[in-house]
Amino acid sequence: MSTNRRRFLQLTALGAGAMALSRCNEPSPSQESSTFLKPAIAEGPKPLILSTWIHGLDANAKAMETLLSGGSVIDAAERGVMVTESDLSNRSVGLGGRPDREGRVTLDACIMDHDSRCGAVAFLENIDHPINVARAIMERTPHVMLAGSGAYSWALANGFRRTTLKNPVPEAEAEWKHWLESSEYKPEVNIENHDTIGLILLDAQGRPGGACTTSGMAYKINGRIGDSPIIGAGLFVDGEVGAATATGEGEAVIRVAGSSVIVELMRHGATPQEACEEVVHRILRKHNDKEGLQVGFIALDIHGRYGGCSVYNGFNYALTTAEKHEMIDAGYIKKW
Ligand code: SD4
Repeated sequence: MSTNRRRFLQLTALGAGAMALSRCNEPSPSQESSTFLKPAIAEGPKPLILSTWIHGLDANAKAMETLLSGGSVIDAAERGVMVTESDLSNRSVGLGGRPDREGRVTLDACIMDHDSRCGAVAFLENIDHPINVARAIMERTPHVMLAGSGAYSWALANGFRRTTLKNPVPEAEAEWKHWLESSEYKPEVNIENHDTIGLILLDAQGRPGGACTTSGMAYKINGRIGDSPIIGAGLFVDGEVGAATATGEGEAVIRVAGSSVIVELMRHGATPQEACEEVVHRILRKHNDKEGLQVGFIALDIHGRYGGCSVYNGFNYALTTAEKHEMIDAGYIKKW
């Protein structure tokens, strides 16, 4: 057992003890959460922006620019991932993404802030920026998530325009046709092609937020929705703790409520790195067939600590602070 993992298990054991004690004393909810957060943790950099994959560098740069010009964490998260959604050479995000097996590009996105305000859209077609729709749902409806034709109609009725872009884009359409000839109708996760963007951040005051957007698994069954628009699976933020986001096989992430569990583990004392590793271990324990199962997480806490982990090597994430703008190789549990 690694030192990290041993230390983490000790921490969670302590956390469980603390929980039992505080229940006996019947504290208020705010006392309860402050009991779990460890005091005197060295503060890391703020603002701090992390996002999945190399395309995250450009998204982070936009998010940082937005924060520095006075934008909120929601403004920064939204504008950051819009950069990736606009990149039509990206085959896993936005309308440049690969279609489902019927040849339709369907988009999933969500956004969340430190006050637990959140919005999500799933199975959305023909809209350039699904993250804008997710935010609009958060701000202009009493709901968290809209999906499919209902989401599309709501978007049109609320100022969004149908895209002028033919989708799938020609290259993605050609690949799909080739796949139709040669495939066994298995969907593809595209982990090797720099997929889904999940962006999480802390502003200068230590307030977390995040956004996640994707065209999902290539050649999925029409109607399939992945983890990325699901609050608690593809993204989770808690203003008392931090934020986490996921990339990879969404079904595996949903089964363990991946991002919310990472945030909860951090609440109980795990570092972001330890929490990501624990959830990857948990996913592995629940999958007998690990062949081709790739999932990666990144996380940060309100102290400015961060980390990431994936099932297999090859997952990296973009880190941006006032001093750094670079890629980090995430830890992994297994080797290809
Ligand atoms: C999904 N996690 O839809 C997302 C997307 C992904 O390659 O990672 N696709 O499962």
